[in-house]
Amino acid sequence: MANATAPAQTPGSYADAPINQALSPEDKIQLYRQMIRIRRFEEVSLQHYQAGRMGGFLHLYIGQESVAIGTISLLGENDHIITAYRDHAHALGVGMTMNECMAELFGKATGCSKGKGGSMHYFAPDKNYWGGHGIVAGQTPLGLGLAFALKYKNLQGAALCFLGDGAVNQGAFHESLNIAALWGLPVIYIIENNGYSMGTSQRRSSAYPSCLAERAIAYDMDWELLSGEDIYEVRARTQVAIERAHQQSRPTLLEIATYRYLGHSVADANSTKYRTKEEIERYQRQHDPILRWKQVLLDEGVATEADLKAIDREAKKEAEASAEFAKQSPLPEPESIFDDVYWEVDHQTEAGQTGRHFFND
Ligand SMILES: Cc1ncc(C[n+]2csc(CCOP(=O)(O)OP(=O)(O)O)c2C)c(N)n1
Ligand SMILES: [Mg+2]
Repeated sequence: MANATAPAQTPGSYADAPINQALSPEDKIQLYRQMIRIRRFEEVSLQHYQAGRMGGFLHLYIGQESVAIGTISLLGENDHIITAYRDHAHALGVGMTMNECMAELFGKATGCSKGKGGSMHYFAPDKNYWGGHGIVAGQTPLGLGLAFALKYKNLQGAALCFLGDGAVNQGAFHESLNIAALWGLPVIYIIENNGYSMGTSQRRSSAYPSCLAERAIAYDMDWELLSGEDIYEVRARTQVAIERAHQQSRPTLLEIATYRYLGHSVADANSTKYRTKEEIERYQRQHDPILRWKQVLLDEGVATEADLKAIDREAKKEAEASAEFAKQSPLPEPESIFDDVYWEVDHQTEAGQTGRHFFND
């Protein structure tokens, strides 16, 4: 097992990992830009949600940005991702635009899912981004399917399937782990452990010896527990899992410790009832992944305070402009309600016309 024998790392040593040594100063600034864009995008979305301009739920990722950006920064042509409903960061991380993401929140036809999916159902298959799923752990067998397809087609790639700490007790997840190990599929399950599933703390919902990822032992699968605070660490340790998937077609279960500052969703009015205000403030002050990365950039002399402020201002402007774009965009036409639901129906295939798929004999 990977981490049963892994040597203890001293803080800061992940900067020396080859994958991090390969980063140019511009790459490092880009990681900062991507994280700050997520935060500013979500802050603007929150204002408009509270003003009543969006329907449905809005689950914000603020505090967790290094997990999506650190992992996605490693991906190549044949690597795919799929996640749950807290999906804005992953979407922006793969290069979806703020305009299409914001318009989706407003339910507008210019949104990435043509205004019919909302916050929880972002999609961009052209960017290897397979959603955006509202059913807890529902994405885990789908992530397995992405990995199966890679192996079936003889492609050297990996499927990164993100899930929350509350999803680890779902049966579908365990079935997926079993098949992943049994068939040697290049899937990487990434538990984004933010400590809570809605208002339930990890200790109250899950039985485990020392961490959730250790459950992989039961499936003879490699696993790692890592801190999401330092993007160097996220990249260095996720890269090991990606190489395992690419070179050996073996799965990995990663658990990345992180924290969300806001409620489970914006509608969660009780986010300080199941945890203290002090706990939230401590994470904001001492463990914020963006502040931490900013300090690395300053210490390494890669950027100045003024450079980083300018990037932040740009991100804010871009987010505000995306809200304006969303406001001005048209709503979907009622006649389009059945479009873009099933590929087969849109493309008038036999399955789309008959409703029969695979089982025609
Ligand atoms: C099968 C199922 N059960 C319950 C819910 C309601 N629900 C939505 S999110 C959530 C908590 C999940 O927490 P976690 O997996 O830790 O993800 P996080 O919200 O922290 O990102 C629950 C119980 C659901 N969407 N699907
Ligand atoms: Mg959680």
